[in-house]
Amino acid sequence: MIKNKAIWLFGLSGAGKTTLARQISETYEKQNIRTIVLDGDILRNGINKGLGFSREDRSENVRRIAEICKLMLQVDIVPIVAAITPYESDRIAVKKTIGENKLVLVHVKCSIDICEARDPKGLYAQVRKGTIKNFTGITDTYEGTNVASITINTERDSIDASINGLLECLSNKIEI
Ligand code: GGZ
Repeated sequence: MIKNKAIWLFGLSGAGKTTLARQISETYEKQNIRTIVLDGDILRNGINKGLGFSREDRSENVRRIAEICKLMLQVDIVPIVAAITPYESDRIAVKKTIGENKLVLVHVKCSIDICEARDPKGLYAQVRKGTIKNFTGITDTYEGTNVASITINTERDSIDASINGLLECLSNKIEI
């Protein structure tokens, strides 16, 4: 029996949310658990097209993703979200929308210095040049958190260790 829950990874750009989300999805799919990866960056080209990076737009982005999670859970698909979710009030709202017992909030923790050094998409370099404004962690807010039920430290741990750690934590929280 699947006790299906949404898995919501939040953290800075470059912290490793997308990599973790894809790996978790791949692992679950091999166990015949249907998943969908909801990546903030990708959804912004489709259902969330037109939303920018103001506080209001980020909240609306997060709100819509939470609503999609609810729909997916209704059809027994495990949504795996990768979205910065920079505001604690939005993380709390996500809990309310999806339901505390149907959600695992995962903080993908990594310092801004390391995220910037990784700079997988060259976005931080563009921020330093001034081409991107309101960038989370540099010129826009990223709030600390008390609401995560799992914290994965990708600065301290290798990507493989982070994936295995997350899978292990999830197996204690999700009954499959
Ligand atoms: C933050 C930005 C910005 C700004 C573009 N601030 O690492 P990425 O590239 O692939 O993921 C980031 C994504 C952020 O979208 P989210 O939907 O996750 O954000 S939020 O939860 O805050 O609504 C980043 C890219 O878009 N990106 N401009 N100014 N990230």
